[in-house]
Amino acid sequence: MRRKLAAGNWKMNGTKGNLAQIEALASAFPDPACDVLICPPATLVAAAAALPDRRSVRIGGQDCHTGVAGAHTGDVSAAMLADAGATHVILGHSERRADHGETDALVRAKTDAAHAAGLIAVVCVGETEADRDAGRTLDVVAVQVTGSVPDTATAANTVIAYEPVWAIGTGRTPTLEQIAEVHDFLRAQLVARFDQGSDISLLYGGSVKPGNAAEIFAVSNVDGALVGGASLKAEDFGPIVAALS
Ligand code: G2H
Repeated sequence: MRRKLAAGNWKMNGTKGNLAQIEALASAFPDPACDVLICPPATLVAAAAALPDRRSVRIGGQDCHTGVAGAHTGDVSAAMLADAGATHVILGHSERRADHGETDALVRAKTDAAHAAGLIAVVCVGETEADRDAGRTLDVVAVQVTGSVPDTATAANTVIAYEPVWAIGTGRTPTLEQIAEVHDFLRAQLVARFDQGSDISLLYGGSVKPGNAAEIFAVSNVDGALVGGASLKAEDFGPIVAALS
């Protein structure tokens, strides 16, 4: 049985005042029928995890280093995120692949580090608009999953998020048929490679909103969402959690 996950990615947004949104979300869903995760910026992970009324809302990081500790100015390790109370970490988001030149091999090493620290890795893949226009979508995501996800991935330590780059923060989304095509393809890839491939959760990400969440969640092999802009406020993220529950 695959776990359903509503994951919020706050990206580089939020200061202490925004933590009240997590408690508002928690009080709106005291017993959610899906896993609920908020990934605030690294500066807020410890405070978010320590919120007195966080209830079942899980807290995650947005990136980690491949190492445990050392001379890596500005970086945060998976072990540090776990120590701060995180249970998950987003890895290989297209913004990190674009802004920081992250390769599949680096994402794979970070995923190994996350697993070693006991974190669930939310590994992101997705094609650019040029890739889609050229008919390369399935080839691109296959290469990314093969390269970014280690052989040791299980349903307990890994979630895959399909995020078409051209749908991120743009208000544009693929058609439901396009989402189904990629998710069905990714499911087949996971089943072929991993013992638990049928149980690894597959999220869709890219301009998920309260108004489109339910129809996206009804697509085959969509087990939840990785949500950016609409995760910042409980009034927006709440209906998305409700649509998955
Ligand atoms: C895709 C998504 C969150 P948004 O990056 O991972 O962001 O929902 O704002 O498109």
